[in-house]
Amino acid sequence: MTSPHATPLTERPLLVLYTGGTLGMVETPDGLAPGGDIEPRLARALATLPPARQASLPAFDVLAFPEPIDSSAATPRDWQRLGREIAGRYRDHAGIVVLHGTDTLAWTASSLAFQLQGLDRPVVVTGAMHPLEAPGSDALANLELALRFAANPALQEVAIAFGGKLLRGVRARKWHTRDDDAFASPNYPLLGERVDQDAVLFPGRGLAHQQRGAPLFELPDYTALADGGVARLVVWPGISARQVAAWLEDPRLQGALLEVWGGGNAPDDPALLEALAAASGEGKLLAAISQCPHGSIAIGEYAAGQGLKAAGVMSGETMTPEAAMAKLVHLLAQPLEDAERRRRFLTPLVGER
Ligand code: ASN
Repeated sequence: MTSPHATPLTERPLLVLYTGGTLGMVETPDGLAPGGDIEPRLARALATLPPARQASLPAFDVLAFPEPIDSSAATPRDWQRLGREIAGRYRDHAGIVVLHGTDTLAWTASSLAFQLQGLDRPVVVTGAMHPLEAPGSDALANLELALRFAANPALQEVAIAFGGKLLRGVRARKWHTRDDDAFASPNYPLLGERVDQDAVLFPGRGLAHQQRGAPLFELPDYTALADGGVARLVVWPGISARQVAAWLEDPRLQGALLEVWGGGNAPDDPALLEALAAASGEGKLLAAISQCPHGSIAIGEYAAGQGLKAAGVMSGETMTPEAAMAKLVHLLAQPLEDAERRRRFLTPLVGER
């Protein structure tokens, strides 16, 4: 569909979507919980910036989800809802800012990247380690940074603005439980950074140059996978085949991500490898990444990885667990032939590998 807009893209207001998270939380007798009234609260916070900085901020509309959540409660259903919300509204806006809790922010950003393929404008996800109104909070700085990046038409992908950095969403991980600099992108350089008060995009790192034609959003229904359809299994010394089999034999399970050792090795236990091969044989989609946050895996480089290869486990190379899980959910939710699903998993779709 073409836009009925007479207003040039860069003159349209941004859309700020509030989903919950610490940024908008308030103190309750049970501890911090998602708060409401976000629009006036954002305005009050931004009004404390020096006048010149306020004046250079882009205009934005605010849309608050009716029931903001702590992002620890998010499921693939929430990813789907947010993807559809953005897809339905993005044409009216130069860019989108998503306010989200930090706990599962990287998961949501990864999922959005797969849903909003071919994006032709910025979608910037941010949040905070402290509520907007808390003394010394990082919330205002993150909000300002996200607004500035979301107004830059050269950014054409899902990114995370946090702690002075801009990271590719599908490469990012929450890296610290307390620091304001809470996110890292272990296997891909930053897309941008705050330099003095400017939001500077680094040239040549974004997806923009890969986009051709109109966005090719894919908005599959994740409902059937949102309740344990894909599992994440981290191996440890002493893991038993019986434990792996218990996960994989569940008839509701459609796929699994294995977090193996180093460059792509797994315990050399024939019964364990047999459990993997049996699941693969039933059409379950199995992939592996490393437990090491940095670097890639190459399954089969060592003899200790041959069993994984024989069991049909796909290599996730440098993917983060968040990106690999979101991609498994995204591919399993679509009516694809098994071979096509495997091909897409192994192909970079949005710069995730
Ligand atoms: N528990 C919070 C959340 O993810 C953490 C935060 O936003 N800093 O919603």
